[in-house]
Amino acid sequence: MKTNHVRVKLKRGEPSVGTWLTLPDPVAARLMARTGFDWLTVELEHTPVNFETAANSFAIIAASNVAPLARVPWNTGENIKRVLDTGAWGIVVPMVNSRAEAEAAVAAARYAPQGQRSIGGQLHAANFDTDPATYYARANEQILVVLMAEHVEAIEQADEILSVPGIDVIFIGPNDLHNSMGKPPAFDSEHKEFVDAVQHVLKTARKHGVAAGIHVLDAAAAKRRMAEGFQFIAITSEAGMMLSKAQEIAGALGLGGGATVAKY
Ligand code: 3PY
Ligand code: MG
Repeated sequence: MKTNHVRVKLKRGEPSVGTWLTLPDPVAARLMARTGFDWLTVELEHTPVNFETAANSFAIIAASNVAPLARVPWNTGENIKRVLDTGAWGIVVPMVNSRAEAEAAVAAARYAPQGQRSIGGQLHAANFDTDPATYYARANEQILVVLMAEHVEAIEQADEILSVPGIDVIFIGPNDLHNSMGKPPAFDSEHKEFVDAVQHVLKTARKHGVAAGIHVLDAAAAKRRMAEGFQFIAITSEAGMMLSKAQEIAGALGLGGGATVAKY
C-alpha cells in the first residue's frame, strides 16, 4: 500500500505545500501533478467539478505519486464518503465552527473504532495501489483530515475544535475569515483582528499537536507563513496561476489592462 507522504511529513513537523485544482479537467490535473507540489486539492466547493471528474483527477494525481485531496462542497457525511471512496487521500472540510461539526467530519472520514465511515467502493484501494481488505485495515493511518477555520466562530471555538481526536490539520481560509469579520475578502491583511486570529489558531494547534495550515497568494507569503510555523500551505490555484501569468505577459506586451483575475 502506498504511504500518504503528506501525513508523514506533517507528523514529522515538516511543511507540505500544494495548490487547488479548480478547473473541471483531469488533463489539467495530469499536468499539474508534474510541477512538484506535494499534494493537489480538487476543489468541489466553489467550482463546477462533479464527483466523477474529481474521481478521474484523483486517479491521475495518485498515479503521479502526488497526494490527491478533495475540498468537499460542505461538511456532510455524504460528501466526505463520496470523495474518499472514489480515491482521495484526504479531505479539506470548509467552515467547521464547533466541536460537534469537527466530530462529525472526523467520524465520516475514519473507519470504526475512530469513526463511522461506511465500508464500500473500489477506487480508494486502487489509488493506494492495494486491495480493499488492506485499505480498510490501514486507511485510518493514511487519510489526511484537514478542517477549515474560516469564521470568527471557529476562532472562538478553536480550543474545543482542536481537542477532537483524529484531526491532522487546522487550515485557515483567510478570505472567508475576513468576510466574517466584516472586512473585504483577502489572503492577508494587517487588520488586528485577522492577525490575532491567525496567531491564535497557530498557538492552539501547537497546544493540541495538530499541524496548522493557511491559504496564501504566492511563494513569498508561503515562506513567511512557514517561518511562523505553518506546515500545510496552499498557494492559490492552478487557474489563479495560469491567469496571473497570462495577465503579466499580456500586460508586458501592452495588450490592454486586462481584467482582475481570480486568485483561487
Ligand atoms: C478562504 O480563504 O475562504 C478559503 O476557503 C481558502 O481555501
Ligand atoms: Mg472559504
